[in-house]
Amino acid sequence: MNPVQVQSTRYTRSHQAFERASALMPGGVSSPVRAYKAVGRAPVVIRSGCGATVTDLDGHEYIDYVASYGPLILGHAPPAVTQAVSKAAANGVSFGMPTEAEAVLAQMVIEAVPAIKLVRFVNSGTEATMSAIRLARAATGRDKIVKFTGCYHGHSDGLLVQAGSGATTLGTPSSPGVPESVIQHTLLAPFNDLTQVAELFDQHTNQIAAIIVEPVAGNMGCIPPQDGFLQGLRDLSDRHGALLIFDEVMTGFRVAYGGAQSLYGVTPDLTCLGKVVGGGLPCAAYGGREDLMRQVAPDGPVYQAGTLSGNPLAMAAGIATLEGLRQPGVYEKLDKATAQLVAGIERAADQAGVAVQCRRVESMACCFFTDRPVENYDDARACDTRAFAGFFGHMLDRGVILPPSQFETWFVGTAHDHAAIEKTITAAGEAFDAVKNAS
Ligand code: KE4
Repeated sequence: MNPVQVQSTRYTRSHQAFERASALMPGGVSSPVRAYKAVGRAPVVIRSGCGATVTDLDGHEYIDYVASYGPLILGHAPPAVTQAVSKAAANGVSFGMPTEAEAVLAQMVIEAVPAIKLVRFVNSGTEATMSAIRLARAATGRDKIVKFTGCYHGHSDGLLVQAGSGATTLGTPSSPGVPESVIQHTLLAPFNDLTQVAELFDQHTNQIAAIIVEPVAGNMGCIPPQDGFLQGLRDLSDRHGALLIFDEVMTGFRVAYGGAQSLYGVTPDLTCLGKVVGGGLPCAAYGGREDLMRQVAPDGPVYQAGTLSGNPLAMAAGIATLEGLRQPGVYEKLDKATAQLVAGIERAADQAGVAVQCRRVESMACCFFTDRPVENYDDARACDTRAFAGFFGHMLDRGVILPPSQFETWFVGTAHDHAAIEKTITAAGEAFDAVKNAS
């Protein structure tokens, strides 16, 4: 059969399932990036995951670097996590009343993350960042916030301004439906640009409640902070009476057990967590200085609530996941595997004559299709997204599944063994050749 026929019959069950879903849900998905709009093909529909791989409805197995966009640092269905969740479920899935598991996970978080002295669990990263900003505004009596173009902090109104991730992927970094009265309080600066942040403080004296930043940008591809950038934000916040919020939804427990704040040695006032802290179940959190967190209801007047917050199944998954990450040598193993992957990808691209810039922080990485440095959102958006889309499709057809956008990060987990990494590198060599031949 010709390649097109092979292409169409290879994914028959996935395409049938996606067609049905598209008649029932916007884009056929529960989150936009999953619809594969940026890579010009219908998505595969997943039946199961195990370790480093997922399997689609047509029975094709893929080495997975999506990892649910970060949570699955221990791979798919790790026994310790699935057993903990099953055991918790047998005792009831939700109570709307306190359980001991919340305090157990809270203590683990507080012991792990330097800046967190008190923590509140919520159900998503969006809730965590939205709540942290509300608290910062209440604590400072100021309305404006500074965010960075291309950083993504979830879909609350004030943060859907020049947002990365799926918002950029779909060409709507600033969403319709957000009133100008909200947008006016969101000030923007390029990631890694302290001068612009300083200018915003000078222009908006005593009006800025907080800076919110992904300490490692993971939603415009993976872009590390330049030396001194995070400390510079700390210094500017202190000088101008603003709070510093680290959105560690992606980096928390990912780049280090203590998150990016422990890796870079910069202490924020508030920290947002998500993804890994829930082990793949709906769980996120915000926390920080006790004088701030004691202002959150019911201790204080800043209201935030959630029916399923602290859900026992999510707590069980989070506890089991952090217990797995506390084992000696885990982060060294993740770092070594990711370094091996990135070095192999760079070699393969070079041999094929395809210009790429690979960026990585520990087990977060990505491959920018450009021959120029990538330090911020403008650099990322200048990349060859068509070449990325081609590379993505050729990798998928060779059994490697990546996040379907140039503006996402790849995640390596403890289940990615040497064989999986080497298979990925081999597939990349063939995919780069195909991209080069198509150019
Ligand atoms: P959620 O509301 O999706 O749980 O978290 C929002 C969020 C907040 N902060 C950071 C740094 C994040 O990366 C995210 C969510 N990340 C995207 C992936 N780039 C989620 C994937 C999706 O939107 O489907």
